[in-house]
Amino acid sequence: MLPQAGLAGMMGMAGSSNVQGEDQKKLDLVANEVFKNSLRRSGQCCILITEEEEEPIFIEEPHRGDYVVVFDPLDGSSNIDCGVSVGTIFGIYKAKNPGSGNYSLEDVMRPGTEMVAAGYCMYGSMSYMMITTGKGVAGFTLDPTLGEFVITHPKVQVPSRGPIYSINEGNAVNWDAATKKYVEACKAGTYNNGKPYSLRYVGSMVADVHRTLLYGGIFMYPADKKNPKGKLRVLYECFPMAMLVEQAGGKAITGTQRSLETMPDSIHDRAPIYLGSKEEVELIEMFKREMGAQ
Ligand code: P6P
Repeated sequence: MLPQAGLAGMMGMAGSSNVQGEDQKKLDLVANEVFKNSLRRSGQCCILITEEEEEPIFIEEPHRGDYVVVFDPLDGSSNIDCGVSVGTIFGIYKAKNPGSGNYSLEDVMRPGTEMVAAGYCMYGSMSYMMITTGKGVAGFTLDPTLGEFVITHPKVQVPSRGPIYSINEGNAVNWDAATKKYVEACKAGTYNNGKPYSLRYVGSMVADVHRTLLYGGIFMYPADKKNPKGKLRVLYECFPMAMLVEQAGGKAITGTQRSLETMPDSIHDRAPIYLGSKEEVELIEMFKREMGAQ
C-alpha cells in the first residue's frame, strides 16, 4: 500500500480530521479500513479501538471472537508526504468473559499489564515488525521477494544504557524541572564520562521507539504546560510500546508510575511517557523524586 502511494495519488490530506482533531491523510483512512476489515474477517475480535474513530467498534456474529484490539493504523502520518518512516501500533486484550458473547467497554478500560500481546510494524527503508506475547520480543523483516516477514531479531534486548535522547526540543520551554535537568545532563554528558549524548527525534513514535529498542537510549513525550497529560494515547501508543520495551529488558514510566499500570479514563486518553534503557529511565525517576514529579 505504502510504496506506491506517491504514484497512486494517495498522498496528501483527506480533507477530514480525526477524533484527536488531527488532519487525516488519505492513507490514514485507507489503513484504518484495511485493518478494520482484516480484523473483522479474522473472526477473533469482539471490540476494536482505533485512533481514527471516536467510538469503539463492536463486532457482531458470525465474525465475533474473544479479543479486543486497540490500534493506531498509521502512526506518524504527518510524515507520510516527506517519506519519513511511519507505522502501525497495536495492543491486544483477551475479553474478561471469553465465549460469553457478553462484551463491553469493561473489556477495554484496563491497565496495560492485562494486555496479552503488543507490537508494531514500521514502514520505512525496510518494513519491520516487532511483537511480544509476554515472553520476550521478536523482530521480523519483510522480504519483498517472498512477500513474507522473516525473523531477523529473535530476542530483542534494549541496551541497559545508551547515549541517545529523543524528545521534541521545541517544547523545552514547557517542560517540568526534572525533564529539563535530565536533558541538560544528556547535553553535558554528566553520566557519560563528560561525552554529550546525541539527540535523535524523528517525530514518528514507531521510528523513535524502534531505534531505542535496538540502539538503547530514551524516548520521551512528557506532560507539559501545553499538554498536561502528554500527547501520546494510552491504549494504542503508550501501552503497546511500554509492553515491548519492558519485555526487551527496558523500562517505561509516565513520570509518576509504571506506564503499564496506568488506568485509562477514556478510550482516547493520553499519558506522558519516558521509555527505553533501564538506566536512562532510572535517571529520570531520580530527578522526578528530587524535583517533584509531574
Ligand atoms: P510532536 C505522531 O503524530 C505522534 O502521534 C507520534 O508518532 C510522535 O511521537 C508524536 O506524535 C510527535 O509529536 O508534537 O513532537 O510532533
